[in-house]
Amino acid sequence: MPKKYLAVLVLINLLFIPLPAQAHFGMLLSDRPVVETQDSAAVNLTLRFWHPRENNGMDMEKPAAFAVLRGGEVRDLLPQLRAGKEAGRSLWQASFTVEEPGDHIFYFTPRPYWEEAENCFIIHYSKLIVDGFDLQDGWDAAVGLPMEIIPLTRPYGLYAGNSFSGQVRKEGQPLADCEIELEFYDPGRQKPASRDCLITQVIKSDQNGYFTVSLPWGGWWGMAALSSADSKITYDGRTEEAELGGALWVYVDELP
Ligand SMILES: [Cu+2]
Repeated sequence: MPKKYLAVLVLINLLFIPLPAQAHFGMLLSDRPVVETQDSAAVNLTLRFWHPRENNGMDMEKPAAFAVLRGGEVRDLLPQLRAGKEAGRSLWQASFTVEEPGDHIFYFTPRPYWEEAENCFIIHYSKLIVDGFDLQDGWDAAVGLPMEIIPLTRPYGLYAGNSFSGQVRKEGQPLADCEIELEFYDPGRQKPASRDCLITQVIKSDQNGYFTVSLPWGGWWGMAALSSADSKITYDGRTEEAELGGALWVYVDELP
């Protein structure tokens, strides 16, 4: 076969090889996984819309909501958000000083993100639970997000190798047969995946929305329960389907 036809065939092949779909994650991380003392009670929170394992991401618009739930009370943190950049991408940051004991459930509702490649919007509600002064109370409270993972395992004080269980709820109801993606946040690209299928692990919830994952090594791990919006949404002049995600981030400590 003439070389130029071969080249064309190779090119056509390349065009049709499906690229592995990168998993999108709403990310909500703190520079302190728990607050233990008054002198170290300031936490710096970063909100991203990202591909955590590969450490690259999307531009994130200012979220529609950002708040903290503690002891049944919600505090609006939207006014505290500052725009930031990382690797040329927009993200959001806030500082918060923990003054009261108990679990602080930080969460955000992003604006719909238009994903051209999937021809749909993506909305990943994201959650992080930071304990204050070792009271360890309130981590299992539901925020009431449209998609949410309720922890069954305390979401901090975890060792590498621990299992973690949760329940997926959609509009407050347990969601059966729901796909949950699990991914490690690897900002230094210290743990490259040797196969594409190792970048994101996939678990399904049972009939009552329960699932269990293992957290094999230390660092930040995110899990995101995925579903689709029951009807199309309209945003920025477009009316399309939307993927809904409920993300939860946990910090895992290395074995002693
Ligand atoms: Cu993306």
